[in-house]
Amino acid sequence: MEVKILSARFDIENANRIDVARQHGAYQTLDTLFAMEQADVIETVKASGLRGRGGAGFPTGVKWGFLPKDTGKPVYLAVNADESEPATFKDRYILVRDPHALIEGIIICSYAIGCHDSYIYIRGEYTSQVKILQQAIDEAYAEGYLGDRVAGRNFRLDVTVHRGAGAYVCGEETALLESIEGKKGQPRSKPPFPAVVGLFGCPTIINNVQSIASLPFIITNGADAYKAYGTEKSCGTHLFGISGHVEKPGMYELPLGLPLAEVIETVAGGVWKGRRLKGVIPGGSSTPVLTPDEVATVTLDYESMAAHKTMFGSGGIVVLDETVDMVKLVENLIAFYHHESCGQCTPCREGLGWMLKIVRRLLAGEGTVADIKLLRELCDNIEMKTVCVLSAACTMPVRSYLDKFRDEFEAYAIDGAPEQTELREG
Ligand code: L3W
Repeated sequence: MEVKILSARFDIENANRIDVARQHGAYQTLDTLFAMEQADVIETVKASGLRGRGGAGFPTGVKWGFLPKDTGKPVYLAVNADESEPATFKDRYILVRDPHALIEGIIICSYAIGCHDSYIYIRGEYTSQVKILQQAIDEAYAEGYLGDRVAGRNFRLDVTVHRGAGAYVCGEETALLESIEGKKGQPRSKPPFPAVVGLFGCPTIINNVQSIASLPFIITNGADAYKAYGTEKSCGTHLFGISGHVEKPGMYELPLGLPLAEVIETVAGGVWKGRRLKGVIPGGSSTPVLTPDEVATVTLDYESMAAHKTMFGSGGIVVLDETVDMVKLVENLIAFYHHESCGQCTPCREGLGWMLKIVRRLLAGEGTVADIKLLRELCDNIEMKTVCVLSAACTMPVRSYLDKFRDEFEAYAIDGAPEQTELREG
């Protein structure tokens, strides 16, 4: 089932070094690129069906097309490498194992949108990754792929790495912009979208690492070659980080549209230790959980996930076996988002704290069935009443656990906390 497009150089030793990467195809698309008109590059990316790989799945070429023309202002590209979604570790693979694919993608995007100053906003905790990335950028400058004359053409491009400082919310695109501008990382209201008013008030494209790293294949091989993978509306391939209770956790590149159950069984070796499946988080902690019945029918694409009332998300699949305590999982989930709330909006800042108190009350055996109702009401009252989707990224999955595993919450409310928690292996 696995394919090697984005991951083609992942297993080649030292492919983070420019000489090795070049021996295996890096930067070979630039002749094709500079022979194309900028508008044709945008059209090719639109035709490829590539959708944003940060979680939202917004069509990449369409986003580029939102840039206003002839404003007299510079256009910026900000690459979102603030990979912080729990269970998500795909961009890290690209940054470490094939940073030149990202740099080549940045050249392609920058040429297409007329950008001469690009930023890579990288998660602060990615300390070893930032070193490897910066080394690759330095090599690209030394070899003339970045700087005043990119690949000998009359095109300047500078790339600056900007490190975050440990805030999940800075992966939200407008908080990311605030952070690059040196301000507190708090999201802005949209519209205006960054494509119109972005970095330093100028038109800005923000794309995820994986979206950008997908571009060299598309420009080299054409839109149809990319569309040959995936489904009609979910085109191409995706890096899936499969973790949790499976025999073979890891990073796998797969075409979109494969049945999730088959991927868990065949690619990830099935639920570990022969245990029963309890649920699957399909694409990072923000995505609503799927029950085994839903896992049996869902496919790994945007449309099927939406039809199952969840989201495709970030490719971070977490398999949960029968031993998982869903109430404890929800506590963990809420604690994370509560901690990461930027505090700007009251429903998020205060509401997530109330939710955490309630679930902890249940876990302590001091809750009631009314608390479960209250928890659900809070979800409904917090969601979509804030500037950004951070709180919804908590309430949407919490609601799914409450609805699909209600008996577990009721057990805590009615019977109280179990006297002894079974010590689990692993
Ligand atoms: C111009 C319009 N631009 C939309 C642009 C917009 C953005 C993109 C998607 O949240 C989700 C979130 C997480 N004119 C436009 C327009 N755009 N309409 O399109 O926008 P949006 O608002 O749909 O999404 P978002 O605010 O970027 C992202 C989910 O992804 N997620 C992600 C988690 C985090 C990671 C990570 O750590 N890497 O993936 C997981 O599910 O919950 O719903 O660029 O400007 N009319």
